[in-house]
Amino acid sequence: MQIVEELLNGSRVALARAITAVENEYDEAVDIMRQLYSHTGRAHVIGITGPPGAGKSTLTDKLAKEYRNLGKTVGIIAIDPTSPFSGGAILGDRIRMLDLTLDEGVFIRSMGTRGSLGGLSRKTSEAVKILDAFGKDVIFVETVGVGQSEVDIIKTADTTLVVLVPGLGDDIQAIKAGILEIGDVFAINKADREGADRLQIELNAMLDLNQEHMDWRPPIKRTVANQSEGISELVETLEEHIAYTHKSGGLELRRTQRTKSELLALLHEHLSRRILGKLDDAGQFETLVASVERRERDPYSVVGQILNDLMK
Ligand SMILES: Nc1nc2c(ncn2[C@@H]2O[C@H](COP(=O)(O)OP(=O)(O)OP(=O)(O)O)[C@@H](O)[C@H]2O)c(=O)[nH]1
Ligand SMILES: [Mg+2]
Repeated sequence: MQIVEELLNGSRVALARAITAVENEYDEAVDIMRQLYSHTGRAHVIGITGPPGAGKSTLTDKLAKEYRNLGKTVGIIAIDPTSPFSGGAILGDRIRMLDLTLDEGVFIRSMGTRGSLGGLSRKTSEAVKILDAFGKDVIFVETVGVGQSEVDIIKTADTTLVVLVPGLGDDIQAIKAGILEIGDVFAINKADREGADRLQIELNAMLDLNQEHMDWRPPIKRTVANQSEGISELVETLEEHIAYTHKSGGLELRRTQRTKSELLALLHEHLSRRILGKLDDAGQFETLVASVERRERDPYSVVGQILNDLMK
């Protein structure tokens, strides 16, 4: 495939087109992914999540620059779960990251949900693989950490950075449930604001409660992203986590689990598509639904029969 060849030869145009293909589910997307797959597995993926407005994009921008200074190439995928593609938030991200986009070693892409959060986690993981195959050393995925879908997206990451800010008050209780467990590293951003000490104490207390199953105690770093404060220390800490996941076998474990669940999800999707396709062709599905509805048949034996027919 020409697009794959061009991408592997470093064409940013081909890279952008491949992500668009995946995002819009063009027919060629599957072939692209198939051919790129053997070139993936080299990049380190860092998920960045946290409440809206915590400074995630600002921080990502600064982290990307720091990694560039270290000689690494960077990919950034910013997920915006609320606004559509042309939305203000994304435009904001674009402007904020504008000087980064002038750097050939950085590739930035926003992805919108278009009402399909479930599909988004797969599309994100495919976009990550495309950037990986392209040769990016570090790939950031930014999401607003609010719900299960974002947690699913973050599962594509090797290292997860949770960004919190002072002044959330009791909100930290709510945040705790969702994203505290997935944080490998914590940043208290906007540390220039009042309440950073208190947040750090609370966060430490919560992490201590969580500690029994951990041999990696998530470190807490303070940053003032818009003033580039604490950035190199944060990168050092991220690198420590990366080194730790390599050494402890945790990375391998995470990646194996990810491969397993990706394979299962794909199998699930293709199986149901194939089965439904067959039933639909024969106009059978509606008939079966009607017979279950009338209590002439029960759903369990209907499913049993469908599977038996398929296996023949
Ligand atoms: N005072 C202060 N402001 C900051 C800091 N970091 C970022 N900001 C500002 O906070 C605002 C939000 O920053 P973003 O980087 O857009 O935050 P975000 O988490 O990406 O926001 P969403 O993606 O919309 O959830 C911007 O106006 C930043 O300039 C900081 O450390 N201190
Ligand atoms: Mg943002």
